[in-house]
Amino acid sequence: MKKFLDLGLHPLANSYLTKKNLNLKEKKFRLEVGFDPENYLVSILNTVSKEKMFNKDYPYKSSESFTMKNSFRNLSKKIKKVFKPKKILEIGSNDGAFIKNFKKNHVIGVEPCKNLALITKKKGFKIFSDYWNFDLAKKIKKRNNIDLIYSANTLSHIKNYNEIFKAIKFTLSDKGVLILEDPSLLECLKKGAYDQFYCEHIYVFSTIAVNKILKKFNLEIFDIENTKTHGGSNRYYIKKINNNFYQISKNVKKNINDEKKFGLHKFSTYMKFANKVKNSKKKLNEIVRKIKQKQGNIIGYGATAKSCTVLNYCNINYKTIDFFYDTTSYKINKYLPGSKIQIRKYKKLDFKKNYYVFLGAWNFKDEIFKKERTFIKSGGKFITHIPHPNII
Ligand code: JHZ
Repeated sequence: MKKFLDLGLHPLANSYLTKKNLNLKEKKFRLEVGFDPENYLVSILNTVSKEKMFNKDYPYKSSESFTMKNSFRNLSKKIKKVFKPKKILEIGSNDGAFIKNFKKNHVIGVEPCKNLALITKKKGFKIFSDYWNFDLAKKIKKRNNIDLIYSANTLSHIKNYNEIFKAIKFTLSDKGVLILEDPSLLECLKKGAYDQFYCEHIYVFSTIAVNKILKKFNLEIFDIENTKTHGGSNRYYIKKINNNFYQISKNVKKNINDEKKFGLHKFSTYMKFANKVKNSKKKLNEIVRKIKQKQGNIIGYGATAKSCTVLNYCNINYKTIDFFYDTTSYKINKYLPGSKIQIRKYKKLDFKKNYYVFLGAWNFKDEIFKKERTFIKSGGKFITHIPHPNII
């Protein structure tokens, strides 16, 4: 791994603070990002144990946004129509935003965060509240013939991808389909979205990197969809190499070509990105400083894991941002890690003079701007750092 980016010391992105532990010293790790020129993999260099990140207190729920619910609903319709699977396995089923679109006896979930697993278990779904690994795969395969595996925003969170794919290959039927969905490295670099890097995002995948991993397991991509979710993601449709039922779509070559054209296979591209990130920090600080000089107020919108990276890297904290609005009940009245900015229960934005809103959940800009159209029409202003720091 060749290091190209050092974002400094960071707390765990989803470890929101309570009022009681606000003044305790937070555990921090160095957030550095590297590129492996042989496998084209981009990953963070210092990882945190999965038990520290994904446990019974995990706050993130996929169902908090219409965008994600719609995305899962539309994909489910496609899966039923095109692949007609008899049994689906979802790795990282979170609060059930995807599996709830299927009949209970057609789907199995794997979700290590017990609080989230409980939500779907209570609704009658079959959920294994464990980390995905080969032992679990054996247990599941014993009783089920899995002909479709889906995993969104999960595999990028698991360090040992060899074990993951070994377990996936073992579990999936020979004619089965694997659908993986994760943020796209190409979009991350194009948008200057350095906040895709935090403790949980061990990898940000590209097609060329996924291809290399899959080859080792006799798996191959037969189609790719570029989706808008989470700031631009790739949805990979994967099969076993011997399965000739699906033809390889032209999209696969197109994605590889686009990535190579951008230079995702070259270290120099990442050095350029690192420079862009440094400039982004400078520019965001300038914007914020100017607002503060004019006695302006800034609040945040969407206390995301990504915000943790931006705020800590740019040294922006509770002295600059009054509070964040968020819809997630678990986060309310807690404080963002590191920056110690309070999170309040979401209220529709009211226009006030000299009042700015930092868009933490920039990946839901369309959904949020629709919701806040009255605020925007009245002249309300958002601050964003994507694709470069500016006021909109
Ligand atoms: P959102 C998490 O990252 C963590 P985060 C994880 N590691 C990952 O990969 C992605 O999700 C998938 C709130 N919100 O989705 C809800 C509003 O308040 O960008 C959420 O707290 N109002 C698993 O945290 C946050 O914003 C709204 O209108 O970076 C969005 O978090 C909307 C739409 C959202 O993921």
